[in-house]
Amino acid sequence: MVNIQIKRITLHQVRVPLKKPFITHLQHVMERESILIEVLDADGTIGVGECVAFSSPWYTEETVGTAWDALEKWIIPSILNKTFQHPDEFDECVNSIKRHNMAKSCVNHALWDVYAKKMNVPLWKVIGGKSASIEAGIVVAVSTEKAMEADIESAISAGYKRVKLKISESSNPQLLKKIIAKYPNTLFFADANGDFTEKTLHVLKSFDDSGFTLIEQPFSEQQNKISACAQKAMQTPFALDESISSFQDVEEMMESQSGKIVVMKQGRVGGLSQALRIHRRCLEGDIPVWVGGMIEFGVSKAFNLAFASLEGVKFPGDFSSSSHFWEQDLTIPTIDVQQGVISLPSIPGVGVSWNHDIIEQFVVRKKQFNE
Ligand code: OSB
Ligand code: MG
Repeated sequence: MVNIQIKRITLHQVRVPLKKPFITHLQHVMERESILIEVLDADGTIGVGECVAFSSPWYTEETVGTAWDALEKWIIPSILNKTFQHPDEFDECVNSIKRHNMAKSCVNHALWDVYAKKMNVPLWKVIGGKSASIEAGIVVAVSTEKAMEADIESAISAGYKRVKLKISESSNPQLLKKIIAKYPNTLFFADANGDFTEKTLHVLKSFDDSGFTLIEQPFSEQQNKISACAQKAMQTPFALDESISSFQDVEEMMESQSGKIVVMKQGRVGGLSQALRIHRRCLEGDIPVWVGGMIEFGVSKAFNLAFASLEGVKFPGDFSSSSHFWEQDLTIPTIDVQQGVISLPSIPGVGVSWNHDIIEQFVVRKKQFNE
C-alpha cells in the first residue's frame, strides 16, 4: 500500500513568450503565464503538476489569478499534512470547493506523479495504458492563406499524422477543402472554438464536405441544444471541448447527441482522476476520445501523453514537440516528436520534472506552503 503524506507544496508562477503568436478568433496568445506546482511527500518524493489556466478568461472562466487564489486560500490548506492512499482521495477532499477545475487538476496530477513514483512504475502503466508510442498532431492557427499552407506543409514533412485547423464563421470552406484534398494521407480536424451560432448554421453546414474528420466545438458551451440540432443535420462528427467540464457533461452529450466525440483536457475536467472516470464512461458508451492541448509546457503534455496511451483514445491528439511553442521548454526531458510519434517514458512517475535553472529566468511569483 502507498501512503502519500503531503509535507510541502511549492508554486511558481511563470511568464514565457511564445516563439510566435498563437492566433484564434478568440485571442492572440503572445506569452504563456502558468502556475507550476511541486508537492513534497514525507518520504522525500516530489510530484509535479502544471495549472493550464490562461492569463485572462478567453477560453474558460478560470485564470492564473483565480487559480492561484483558489490554490492558496482553499485547495492547499485542505490537503497540507493530510495522508492519501490514492490520488482519487484528493477529489473527495476538495469536493466542497466548487469548480476551479484547472486549479484542482494540477494538484491531482502532482499526487498521481508521487503515487506512480512510489509504486516504482511509469504513470501511463499505472493507469492501464496500452501503447508506449503516441501519434502526434499539430495545430495550425489563423494566418494568411499562404502562411497556413506553409505551416501545414512543414508539419506534414515533420511527420505529424494529423493537422488541426482553427476555423471561424469567416473561414473559407472551399479553400480548406482544396488544401485538405492535397494531403490524402493526413487527418484534418477543424476547431471553431464555439464561433458559430444559429444564425450562421448555414456556414457551418458548408464545411460538411470539406474533408474534415471532425469539427471541434462548433457552438459555444451555452448552445448545446443548437449543437444537437446541427449534429443531426450534418455528417461530420462534432468533438466537444469547451462543453465538457465534468462527467455529467459527457452524459448529457451522449443523451442529447450534441456531439459524438470527447476532447479530453484534464485541466478542464479537474484532473486525471476525473479524466479516467470519463474515459471509462466513454469506453462503455463507445464514444471516441482524443486529447486536446492548451499551449502547455512539458509537465502538462506528459500527463496528456499518459492519458493518450489508454484504450479508446482513437485519434492523434494536440501533441507537438516542445520546440513548436517554446525556445526552451521548462522540463527535463523535453517532449520530442520523432517520425510523427512520441515515446512514453520508462522511468517511474509521469516521466518529466521541472527544470529549475530555466524556470528561474521566467518566475514572476513564488510561494511555499508548509504547516
Ligand atoms: O481550443 O483546443 C483549443 C489552445 C489553447 C486553448 C484552447 C485550444 C488550444 C489549441 C492549441 O487549439 C492546442 C495545442 O496546445 O497544441
Ligand atoms: Mg478546442
